[in-house]
Amino acid sequence: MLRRIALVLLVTLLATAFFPLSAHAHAQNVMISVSRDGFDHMADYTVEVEAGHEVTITFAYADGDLGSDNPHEIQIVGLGVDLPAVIVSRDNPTATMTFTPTKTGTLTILCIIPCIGMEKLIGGTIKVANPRAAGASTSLALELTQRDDESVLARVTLTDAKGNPIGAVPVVFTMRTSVGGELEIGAPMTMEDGSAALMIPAVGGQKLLVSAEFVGGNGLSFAQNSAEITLSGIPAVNPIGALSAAAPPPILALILLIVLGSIWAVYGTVVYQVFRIQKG
Ligand SMILES: [Cu+2]
Repeated sequence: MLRRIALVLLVTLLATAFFPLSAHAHAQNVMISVSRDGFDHMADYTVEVEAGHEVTITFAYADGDLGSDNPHEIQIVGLGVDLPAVIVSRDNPTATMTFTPTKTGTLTILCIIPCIGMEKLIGGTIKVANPRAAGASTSLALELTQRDDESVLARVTLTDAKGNPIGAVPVVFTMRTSVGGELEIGAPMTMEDGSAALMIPAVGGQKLLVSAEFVGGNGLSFAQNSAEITLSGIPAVNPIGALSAAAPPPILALILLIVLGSIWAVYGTVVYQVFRIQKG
């Protein structure tokens, strides 16, 4: 019994160690565990594949620890892909799907039968991207620096294998937003020194995740990099007026004194005149 528990623990440990990698790695052979916790134990599982290349997905039943069987019937929909659904269960722990996506875009992986955890098995995503250019290796360095004026400067340098700059090619910048989507924020061309830069508006305390991508081509390979920055500082507050500042400038204090003084002088004169008229 103890040995069995140890084995289950070991498998779980290995699974959590390797599955997140497969979720982000760029592979056409994809292994996805299916359980009441979602695909690879995630409600928002995502994997990227290349269009025009065969993709093999192996689904593995991962609800074996449940007291009863929890079968899942998995289907992949979108982009005109028409594949029969596959079933994974206690008796059929793995199932495979092989297809070649022809269009770029998004495919959805979902379980189409009622099951425990079905709400976490409807949002799996396969991103089908354009094939990445192969060629002479390139490297893209990305640096994020905070500016005084509540913005971040994203700067890349694109170089070849020898470290020579690659100029006059576009670099696409994307930003991961707080709602989870990716937003393209610009595609400046590299300068002669291989650099390209972009200003990103931001506010104090905000966390930015920025990615830069060179698609490759003309004998050069694809290159990509990402970086994260958390802006220091607190959100801006209204500037405090000069007079309410801790030490008001003497000239302002003097003006205030003259204005208040003349009001009191006028008031005093009026009171004096009223008394004089009453006496008279
Ligand atoms: Cu299911």
